[in-house]
Amino acid sequence: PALRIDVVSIFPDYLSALDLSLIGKAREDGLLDVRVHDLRDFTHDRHRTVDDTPYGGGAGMVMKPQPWAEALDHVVGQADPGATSRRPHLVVPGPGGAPFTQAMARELAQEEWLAFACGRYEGIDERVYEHARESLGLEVSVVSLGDYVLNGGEVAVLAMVEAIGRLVPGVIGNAESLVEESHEDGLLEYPLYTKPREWNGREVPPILLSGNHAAIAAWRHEQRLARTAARRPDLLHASHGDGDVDITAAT
Ligand code: 6GU
Repeated sequence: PALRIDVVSIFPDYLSALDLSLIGKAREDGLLDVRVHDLRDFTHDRHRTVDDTPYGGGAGMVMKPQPWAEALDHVVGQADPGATSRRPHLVVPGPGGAPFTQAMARELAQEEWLAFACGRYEGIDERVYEHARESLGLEVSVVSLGDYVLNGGEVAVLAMVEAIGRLVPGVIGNAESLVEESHEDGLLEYPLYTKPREWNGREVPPILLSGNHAAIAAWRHEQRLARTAARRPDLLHASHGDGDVDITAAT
């Protein structure tokens, strides 16, 4: 069965990118079931208000609990009759969340049903999280893409749905391309070259033309270590220390 993904946002058009490319194809192929909802459809006032001023003062606006609660109640109420999973795992993007990693993408790709709640303004009234957990019985994860601030969760959801969706079996034709990439084994990728052999006076590293597969594998591993040391020293652990490498060689 398809991985079901519900997204609630005040800018549903932002999510139209999910109609395109790999994720759009996966939806056409019945591998992903993506449903986007407009939070304002769950308001009841003339102005379709979703925000108000913060109690206790402070800058900006806070998203009101009522539209969010009704939107989440609606999504949970749309459980598919045949589905094993009666409730979605709720993911709320926000700069104060736990870091979104490839490992987390792998875990979320194994769920049957995900719901994303896109906040805007300063954030969502805290009681919405309590309602989701305690009244709806949802697992709720607040997740951040990194240490910088976006205006809302929509762009983060595009990134997360792409990272998760491509791990769903069948979405990527060549499953081998999934294991040989950055962040799957803790090292960054080696540099890539294609034809022509010489371009603008620049040669492809001769070892890649040698036909010596063991030597090529060793060279690529060394490049990965050097690159990781130069760009992402935080990723290097003792487990990868298989000898010396000139980290100044990394570009
Ligand atoms: Cl997931 N959401 C928002 N609004 N800002 C972010 C983020 C997420 N990750 C980093 N900054």
